Amino acid sequence: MNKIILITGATSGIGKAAAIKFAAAKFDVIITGRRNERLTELKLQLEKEYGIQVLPLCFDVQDRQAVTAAFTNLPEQWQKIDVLFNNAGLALGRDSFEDADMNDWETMLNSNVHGLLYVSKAVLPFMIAQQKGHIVNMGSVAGKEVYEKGNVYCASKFAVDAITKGMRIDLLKHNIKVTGIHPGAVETEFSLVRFKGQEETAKAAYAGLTPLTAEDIADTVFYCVNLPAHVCINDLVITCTQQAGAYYFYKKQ
Ligand code: NDP
Ligand code: 8X3
Repeated sequence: MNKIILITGATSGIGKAAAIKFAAAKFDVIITGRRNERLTELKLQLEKEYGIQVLPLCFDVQDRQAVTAAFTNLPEQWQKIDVLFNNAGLALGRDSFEDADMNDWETMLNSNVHGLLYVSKAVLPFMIAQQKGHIVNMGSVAGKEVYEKGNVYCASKFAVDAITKGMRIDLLKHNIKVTGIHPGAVETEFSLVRFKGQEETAKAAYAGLTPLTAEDIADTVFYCVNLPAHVCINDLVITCTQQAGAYYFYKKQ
């Protein structure tokens, strides 16, 4: 029986790279996201290339009932989840507080904070039943330092950081590891989503930089997850070499 990892937000970027990385190491993978056709395509690719099993679950993490339903009805052979990678999330807009769109704020908080809570609560009973497991939460450097026009995105990732710390304490008694991963700039669809499809603005975010790749983060998560049973990385901040913290960059002209 292969180990099982559940990855939220596996239709793109870091989540997709993690699905490939873990599938290549013979994990069976539960992949989630809202774009069903991408989930189906990834399932076929992973099963064909790596000979593992893939369960796609299509839901919006903001929808508490949909999340609960997905895990209440989880087939028995998929219930022994070893690793939960709470990765789904997004930024919307980069506006000064007084100009920002309240709908964007709500979507970020509902996805990055509430979504992570809903999925965690739904999956935890499976880990508690086994008295083991590993939860990896996707934070950000934006959850360590607030930057100009980052306001509510930063708040959502500060919340992820606090939730991660709280989970780690409360889940000690169940032998469940909890790790927070906090990347700087990673070139994925993140900026395209943040800037609402404006390709030039999205590309400009990485101009003059060799940013992190989704594969860099997948490798990091893989490292954290494959340490011996008695070792737990609590908190890991990772940036590209041209970035230090949330607001210092050395960009080449
Ligand atoms: P992408 O936009 O490439 O991927 C985001 C993933 O999250 C997609 O698979 C998307 O799936 C999923 N997702 C978003 N909202 C929802 C939702 N409401 N319900 C279900 N799934 C959702 O970005 P990244 O890979 O870069 O982002 C992954 C995580 O990494 C995010 O939490 C982000 O905040 C964090 N991060 C990113 C950094 C970066 O610079 N890229 C740096 C630090 C942290 P779908 O659209 O199909 O639902
Ligand atoms: C994504 C990294 O710096 O755009 O969380 O906030 S940043």
